[in-house]
Amino acid sequence: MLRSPFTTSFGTYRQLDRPFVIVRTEDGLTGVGEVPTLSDPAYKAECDPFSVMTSLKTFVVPAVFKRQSEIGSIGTVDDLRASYAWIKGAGFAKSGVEAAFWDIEAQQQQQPLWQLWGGRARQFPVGVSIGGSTVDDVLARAEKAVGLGYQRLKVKIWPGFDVAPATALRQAYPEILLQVDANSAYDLSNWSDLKALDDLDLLLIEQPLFDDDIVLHSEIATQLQTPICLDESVHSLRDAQAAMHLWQKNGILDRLIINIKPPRVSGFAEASEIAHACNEQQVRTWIGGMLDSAWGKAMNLQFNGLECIDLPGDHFSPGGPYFEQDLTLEPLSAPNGIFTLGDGVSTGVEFDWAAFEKLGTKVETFAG
Ligand code: OSB
Ligand code: MG
Repeated sequence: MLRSPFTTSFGTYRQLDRPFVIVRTEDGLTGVGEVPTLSDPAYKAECDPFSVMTSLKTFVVPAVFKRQSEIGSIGTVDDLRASYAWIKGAGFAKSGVEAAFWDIEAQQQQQPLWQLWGGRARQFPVGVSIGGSTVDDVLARAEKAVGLGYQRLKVKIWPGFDVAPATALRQAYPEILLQVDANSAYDLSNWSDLKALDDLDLLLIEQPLFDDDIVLHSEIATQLQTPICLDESVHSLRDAQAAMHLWQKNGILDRLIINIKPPRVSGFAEASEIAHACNEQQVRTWIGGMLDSAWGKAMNLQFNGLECIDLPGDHFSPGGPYFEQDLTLEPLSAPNGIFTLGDGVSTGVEFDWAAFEKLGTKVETFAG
């Protein structure tokens, strides 16, 4: 159950049921990977629990076991990814397995994930995402977030609810890092409404057009001063490279930003490749959330330790964790909107097995 409803251009979420991948090794280690599904495929194809479970059961897990029997054991994340590389799509499903493997790898190395991933940034600002349904609702959520010290706000917009919430926020917080997210709600007939946002000194406008489009985004980007940020339409390093190519061709590479969501790009390994490739071309990136539990957020925060990630990521809801019952024993606080990575192994926090078992049921067990 969410602590407060979250509204985007495609609907309002109140409760989320989602799969967790639990991997056990022969030497007794357990890794946990959250698959941060939403209730339906309104954000993206295959981001719902039904398709994720089907992909996991029918293709992804059997592919991993097949590879394991062929090569003896899956020793590295590269082996793991190779086992299911032939499967098209299923990014969310793959990401859950990969996350559980990273958790195990970190325990084996006795390292925090940030270190395993080559991170060095131990302290960075984080922000919140505001999914409100009226301007007053948005302002109330923003007030909570700013009261907690957050210095970066992202607000959900859609046709007819764009200039008003963004202007209200800018007037209330003239200095704050402010960005908007349309979740593909505009089309070629109405995207030009967004030109009015150019006066509000926004950091970025996220995914105004279709969830599978890069080309048209690159075209409208030439007519907006505010940088366009791609979320939904980047599934892989190749997609990120395609976007950089097109923005470069239009001479506006400095107006491209990429929201890297590890589950949307099939996991942290691909996410890392994207972060590095973007950084090489000075394209800014940040780590987006999916209303994750504290376990998923903890992994994303570890990933934020990569120095090549430039902008503040999504921490929690404006008022704290998203869920009434969360899944880590320690809270993930960010005093004054600044998160600090510790030296604890893997995520640095303990998975709350008791809470997890109370919330859900074991759906399927595989042995291989
Ligand atoms: O586009 O970032 C998005 C939540 C559901 C679907 C899409 C998005 C979001 C968020 C969540 O903005 C932000 C967070 O997890 O903190
Ligand atoms: Mg988004």
